[in-house]
Amino acid sequence: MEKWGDEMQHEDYMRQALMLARYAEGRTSPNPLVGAVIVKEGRIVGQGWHKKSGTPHAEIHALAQAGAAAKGATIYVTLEPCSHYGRTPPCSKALIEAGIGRVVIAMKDPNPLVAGRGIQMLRDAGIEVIDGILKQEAIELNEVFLKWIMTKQPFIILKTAMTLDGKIATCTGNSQWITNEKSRERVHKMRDLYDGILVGIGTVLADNPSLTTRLAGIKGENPIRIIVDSKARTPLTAQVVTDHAAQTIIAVTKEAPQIRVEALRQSGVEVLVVNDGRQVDLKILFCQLGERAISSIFIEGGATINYSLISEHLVDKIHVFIAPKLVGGKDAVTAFEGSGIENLQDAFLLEKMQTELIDGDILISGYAK
Ligand code: AOF
Ligand code: ZN
Repeated sequence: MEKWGDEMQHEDYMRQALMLARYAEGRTSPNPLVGAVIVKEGRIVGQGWHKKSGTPHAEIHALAQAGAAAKGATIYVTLEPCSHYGRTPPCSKALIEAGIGRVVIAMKDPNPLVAGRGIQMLRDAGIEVIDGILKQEAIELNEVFLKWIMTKQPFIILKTAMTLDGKIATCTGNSQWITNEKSRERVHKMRDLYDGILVGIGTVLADNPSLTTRLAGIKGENPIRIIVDSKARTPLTAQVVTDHAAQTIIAVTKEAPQIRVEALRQSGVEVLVVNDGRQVDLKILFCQLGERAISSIFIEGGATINYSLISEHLVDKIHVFIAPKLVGGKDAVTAFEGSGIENLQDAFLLEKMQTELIDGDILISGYAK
C-alpha cells in the first residue's frame, strides 16, 4: 500500500518515538517501554521516554521539554496515554491540561486500568486521537510487558548454545566453551534485559555458575537468579549462594528436606516452596514469580528443564547459538532431552525465525507458534 502525506509523517515521528523508547530497554520492568515526540508546525519541540518504573511516564518528559509549545501541538506516543492514578498521575490529564491538539498512538494499552480509557478521556476533551501507527513495531517492542500485563505470567526466553551436531557438551560433559567470545558477550547483553535468569540444579552442580551480567565498559544489571532445585540440593558453597551479587531464589518442593531448606535460608537466599510432589511445577513457579512482578525470565537451563518447558508449552521466545564445531558421541547431551515426542505432528513449532552470524557462530531466534 502506498503511503504519502500525513500518514508517512506519522510513521516517521512514531519511528523516532519507538527509538527513544528503546533507550530504556531492560530498565522499565514491569512497566512498558514508551517513547513520545511532540511536533509543532513541522518541528520537534519535545521528546521523552519512560526510564524506570515508578518514575514519570514518557509523555511527562516530552511535555516538560516542550513547555508552552505543547499548546496545539501533536504528540506521538508508542502506547496509549494512561488514564489512571498509579505511582504517577494520568498522562491523558497532563496532555489535556497542556493544551495538546492531537494525539497519535501506536497501540492501545491492554493494562486493565487503562484499556481504552486514556483514548476516551482525550476524545471527551475534544482532542483528535489517531490509533494504530506502526502498531506491529510497538507490539514487538513491548513483547514482555504485553504478556505480563494481560496474564500476570512472565515472558519466557529460552537460550541454548550447541555444536553444529546439536550437542551442548561432549560425551565427557565438557561444555566450556561451545560458542565464541562474541556470542557469549551477546548472552550477557540478553541477561541484562530480563528480570530473572533460571537454571536447573544440574547446571549449578556441574558448572557452579554465577549467572550475573558481565559486560565490558557498560554497567549491566544482574537478573534475579532462580534455581529449580526440587530437593534443595544447592551446595551452601555455590556461587549463587555465597557471592551476594544478586538476589537468588531456590525453588523447591514440599518434599525437600527441611534441614536443607533451613540451611539455605540461613545463608541468605530465598527458598520458595512451590508445590507437593517430586518435581517443581514450572507453571506454578512462573505464576508465583509473575505475581511478584518478575515479568521476564531468561532460561539458561540444561537439557531436562529445556524439554520440560517446551513440552508444557511454557516458552515464548527462543535463541539457539550454533557453533561451527562437531563433537559426535551418542552419549553427548543435546539441548532438549526428556522423553521426546513420538509423532512429528506433535512437534513444538516455532515461527518468525531470524538468523544472525556472530563471528562464525550462527544465532537462530524465533517465537513459539
Ligand atoms: C504511559 N506512558 O511512559 C508508561 C505507561 O505505576 P505507574 O503509574 O507508572 O503506571 C504503570 C502503568 O502505566 C503501566 O502498567 C502501563 O499501563 C502504563 N505505562 N503509560 O502512558 C508511559 N510507562
Ligand atoms: Zn502515563
